[in-house]
Amino acid sequence: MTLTLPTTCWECSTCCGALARVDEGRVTRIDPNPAHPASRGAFCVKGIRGLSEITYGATRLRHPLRRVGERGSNQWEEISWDAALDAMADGFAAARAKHGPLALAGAVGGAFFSRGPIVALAMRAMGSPNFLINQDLCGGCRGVSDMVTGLAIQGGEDVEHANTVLMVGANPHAANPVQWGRIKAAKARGAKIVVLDPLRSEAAKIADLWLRPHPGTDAAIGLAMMHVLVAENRHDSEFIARWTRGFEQLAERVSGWTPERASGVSGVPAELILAAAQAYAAGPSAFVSGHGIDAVTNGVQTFRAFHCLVAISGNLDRLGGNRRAKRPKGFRTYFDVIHDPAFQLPAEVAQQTLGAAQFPLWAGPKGWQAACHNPTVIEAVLTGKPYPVRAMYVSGVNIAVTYPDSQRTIAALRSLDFLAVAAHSMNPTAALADIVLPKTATLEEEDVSVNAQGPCVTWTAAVADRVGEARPDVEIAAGLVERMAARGAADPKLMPWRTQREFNAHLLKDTSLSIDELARSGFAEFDHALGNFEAQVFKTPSGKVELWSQRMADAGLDPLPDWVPTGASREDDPAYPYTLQTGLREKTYHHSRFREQAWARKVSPDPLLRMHPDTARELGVADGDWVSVETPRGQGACRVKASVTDSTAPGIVVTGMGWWLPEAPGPEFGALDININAALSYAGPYDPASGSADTRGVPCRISRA
Ligand SMILES: Nc1nc2c(c(=O)[nH]1)N[C@H]1C(S)=C(S)[C@@H](COP(=O)(O)OP(=O)(O)OC[C@H]3O[C@@H](n4cnc5c(=O)[nH]c(N)nc54)[C@H](O)[C@@H]3O)O[C@H]1N2
Ligand SMILES: Nc1nc2c(c(=O)[nH]1)N[C@H]1C(S)=C(S)[C@@H](COP(=O)(O)OP(=O)(O)OC[C@H]3O[C@@H](n4cnc5c(=O)[nH]c(N)nc54)[C@H](O)[C@@H]3O)O[C@H]1N2
Ligand code: SF4
Ligand SMILES: [Mo]
Repeated sequence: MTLTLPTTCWECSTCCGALARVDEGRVTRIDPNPAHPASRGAFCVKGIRGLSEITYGATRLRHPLRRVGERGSNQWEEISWDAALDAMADGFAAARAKHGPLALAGAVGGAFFSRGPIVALAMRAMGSPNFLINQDLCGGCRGVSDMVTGLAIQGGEDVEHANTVLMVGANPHAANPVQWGRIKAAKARGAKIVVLDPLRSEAAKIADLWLRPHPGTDAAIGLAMMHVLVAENRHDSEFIARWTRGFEQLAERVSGWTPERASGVSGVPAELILAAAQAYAAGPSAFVSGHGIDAVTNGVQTFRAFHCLVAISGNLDRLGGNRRAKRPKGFRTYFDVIHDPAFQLPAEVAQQTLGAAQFPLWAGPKGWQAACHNPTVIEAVLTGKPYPVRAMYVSGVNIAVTYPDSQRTIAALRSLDFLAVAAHSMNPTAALADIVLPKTATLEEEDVSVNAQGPCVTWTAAVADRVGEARPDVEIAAGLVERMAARGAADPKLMPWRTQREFNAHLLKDTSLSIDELARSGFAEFDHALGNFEAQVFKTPSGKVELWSQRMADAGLDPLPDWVPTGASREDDPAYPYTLQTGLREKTYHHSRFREQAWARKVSPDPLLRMHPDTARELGVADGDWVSVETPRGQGACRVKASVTDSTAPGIVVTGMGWWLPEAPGPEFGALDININAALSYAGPYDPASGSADTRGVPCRISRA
């Protein structure tokens, strides 16, 4: 029987509505769903090709595997799920008995995915508060700023109704086709596009105003834009008086940040900063931000400058501005589950989350996702300090490739007493495991979440029969927790669900939504109000938007936004004369994913390093030459292919991330050769609020490979 089923692509956080054609339990075609309120027919090649190939490709893991021979020798035997889960429980129970529950840790992508709360709660059930997420490398600076100022605007950019779109460090052309479509439509109807980006990105090409700051200097521009708003009396006094705290202190702070001063810091002409401020002031204006100002050591302060700009300009929660997070009454998000008092460890245990002592706004119970500080965990694995971590469960994340200092991550994984990794296909992280668990892919999984772009509730249906013996996270976690409980080493109340359906029903149980109805359309729109500041309260200590942040002050940090130079920019070693930007997204890949897929490799066969013709000349390098990149504190080097282009400025070189090759020799599969994280350090300095290290703006040297 052939069916066409509505679902949501969850290959990236854009969450596009999809229509899956299913023949006898097998997906034979995937199309965009034009009726989906968030994506409205937008889609990308990863959804069309990647999704099916992840599911049905030759490299798909079909059965649990046990390591035979040395760790990393990549020799495996197939075992049953019972044997795999028993081995996992034995490994975890042994580490727990010897070192205590804190010696266990779980790693996931983040609490944006259902596997985030599931793995976090499975760890808590076994007594450990330690779970690692990507966010110090991803949206962590944005998240912490959003939390301490109280905006809650993640994903709520109302580009569609904006007069001005202010884009800071975002590349939606590659990273978010839904947003990119809306930006192009806004441009076509005459909205002004203002772009801050050191690179002449696709967005910069269509911009009315392109500001090209030195990497890591955007906060100065944000402060100067506020300076202009206040000086020209174009701020929203009514909103400020009623709903913000600390405007006077903020006004005093920005009074010193003239466009001329910001120009001195950023290299952007003062007239252009003034013009950007005036375009933004002529709102409604939507602020679109990306990874370009995140995952750096001054990222939280940079985001706070722009978040305060959104607030004082009156663009918060208005048509054409930045909508706050909306949800149907009673809906539980993944974040609610993480922070639900019903699923907490005792406070004295939660406070021991690795990194909470140093980064209380990030790690532990008061943090944004209550996770660990990753480099602190790696350190604990390798040194036993502040306490040992000896057993890990890694699910849906490829940390041997995607954390900086791959050498150290790999050394840490190798040194563990026990490692279990759940994955779709063998990768550099799974190759170091004792037990590899075959995971369900998106087409086999069921999820329900709020898509902020709609806003709407979006439904991911398990449209396909599972390949082989693959299982979703919740079933793996339930199997583990049950076995640990039988060994007296877990409390199943902290991870009470056994199936995805049970978990999703928990998220929906206090709403009027029914899973059957959701499954029929693939989404549900819901009533929501804008500017409902009374009813939808600001979650800050003062109950207002905190331009002056109590939480920052309590953590001993600057309560007002400011520009501070990044840690990396202070390193002044003439042996490293160039500036390295990493992480530029490509349409074909999602970080380390799809590297086994022929279509993707055909479009993008090699890791590139974009360099200006002057830089290439200086180095004696021609387009297409292989070069080697090193940074002052990185342990190794990364091989990349020079791509000579004037889209980047002289001296600034730009690469992507996530490279490894399934056909390269294991267990690293190229992770120490063509992966930029083999050339970066993860040892700090860190953003004092989010714990983020510099993944951009890093000094580097380049030689012929
Ligand atoms: N196809 C695809 N899509 C993806 C992903 C993927 O891997 N592939 N990953 C997803 C994830 S997890 C993320 S986090 C997002 C990332 O989404 P985006 O942030 O939109 O994408 P990036 O390509 O990282 O773009 C960052 C931009 O910031 C610029 N930039 C770098 N440094 C600075 C700076 O100091 N100041 C300013 N103003 N700009 C700077 C870069 O030149 C680049 O244009 O993409 C998501 N979407
Ligand atoms: N130097 C440098 N490093 C970076 C970055 C950078 O810009 N520069 N970017 C950082 C950012 S923003 C991020 S988000 C991280 C990404 O880092 P990762 O999350 O590690 O990257 P991925 O390759 O997307 O995911 C890894 C694994 O997730 C599994 N997986 C994928 N989709 C699904 C799914 O739908 N269900 C399940 N169950 N499993 C799935 C796959 O098995 C895949 O191997 O990397 C970070 N690292
Ligand atoms: S942008 Fe592509 S990969 Fe991301 S959800 Fe949409 S179709 Fe899937
Ligand atoms: Mo990310």
